[in-house]
Amino acid sequence: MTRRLRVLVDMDGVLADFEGGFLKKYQSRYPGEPFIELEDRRGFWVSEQYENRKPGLREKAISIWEAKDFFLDLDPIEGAVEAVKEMARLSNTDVFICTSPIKRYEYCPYEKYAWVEKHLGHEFLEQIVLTRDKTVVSADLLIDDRPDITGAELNPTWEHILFTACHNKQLLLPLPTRRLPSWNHDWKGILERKRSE
Ligand code: BVP
Ligand code: MG
Repeated sequence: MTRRLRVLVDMDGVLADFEGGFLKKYQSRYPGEPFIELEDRRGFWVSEQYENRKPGLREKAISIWEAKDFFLDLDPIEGAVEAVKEMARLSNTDVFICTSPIKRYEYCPYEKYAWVEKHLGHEFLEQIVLTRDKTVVSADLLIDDRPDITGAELNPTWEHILFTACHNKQLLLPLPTRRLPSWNHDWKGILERKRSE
């Protein structure tokens, strides 16, 4: 028997190119300041790596994603839109977009909804879960680029699939964490393996 599978798909770094969008807007707003090439990004927090590069850059980095249109203007990650639409069309599969908004809420939550409508369509608005704590959301899989996903629930129901991003590509993962290296890789195989567990 094939069972129903519920998949949570993260937004920033998995569907929307947060890192690329950040670097482009940061360079144009602060042309005189040092920046970090994407291939040199290490660690999930952009703000920390910039502050370590030069004190004061944390605030400048934060000003980029707190600005109007930052989240709306993010380009889709290669292959993401097609993959998620296809995933949602699979039989016995429920797909939710599970994303953590920043606490400066003037633009971010609105723009996340607008981004989903723009790239995935109006019907996909039904599938959005905005939460700062993904451990309290139940699912079979969570596809997310953040290596350390913790929260109030110590034993989340989902298995975390680490989506490869510039900031996590060199990390050695604690077993048995799996990776999805890109949307051009075999995401369907990951779902089918989980479905048959
Ligand atoms: O809303 C994004 C930006 C924010 O964290 C959220 C990541 O969401 P998920 O992809 O995990 O759902 N964010 C914040 C900072 C610094 C804050 Br100070 C950062 O360096 N990187 C980052 O992504
Ligand atoms: Mg993310």
